[in-house]
Amino acid sequence: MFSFLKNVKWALLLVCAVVFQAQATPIQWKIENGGNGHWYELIDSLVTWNEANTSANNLSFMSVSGHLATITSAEENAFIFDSVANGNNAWFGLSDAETEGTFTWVTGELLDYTNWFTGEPNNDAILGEDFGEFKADGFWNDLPSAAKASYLVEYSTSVPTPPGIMLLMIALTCLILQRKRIIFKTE
Ligand SMILES: [Ca+2]
Ligand SMILES: [Ca+2]
Ligand SMILES: [Ca+2]
Repeated sequence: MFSFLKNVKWALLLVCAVVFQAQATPIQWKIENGGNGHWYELIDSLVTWNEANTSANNLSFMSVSGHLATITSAEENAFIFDSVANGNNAWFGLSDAETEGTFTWVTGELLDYTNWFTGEPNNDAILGEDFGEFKADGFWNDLPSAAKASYLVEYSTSVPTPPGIMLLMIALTCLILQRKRIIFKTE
């Protein structure tokens, strides 16, 4: 009996570790909370916008490629501010590098919502400012190509099963199978 409890204790510790690790993965803006089902994460490494854009496109989550986050509503802005950005200044998927003054989303989505800080975008640097920064206060700013910041990645997938729950189910299935094997062996 003691050995059974010991096994259960280690299995629970394993499950906790797996779930805890899963929390470091992207966060879903859930449909039941008024979201779009997409997943978001902050990559906390200081890079230029172009480096962030390349890196975001190369990342994938549940077999779906990422992109720098596109913020197309006040609700999406609020979700990222409240749950993803964690008070960081971070790049997101907006740029007017192609045509000065005409900002476009990296995904080609319609730009009909903006949240610029007062006086922005000001294209203020000597070489101009063409890249969208999500400021720590949730407002937007344009920054030059040489500036460095963390970046926000969005995975436009609404696969309903979070990885944490999948891993939890796998861990529990393994535990059940292991217990059955032990029971069969001792019978
Ligand atoms: Ca988006
Ligand atoms: Ca500009
Ligand atoms: Ca600016």
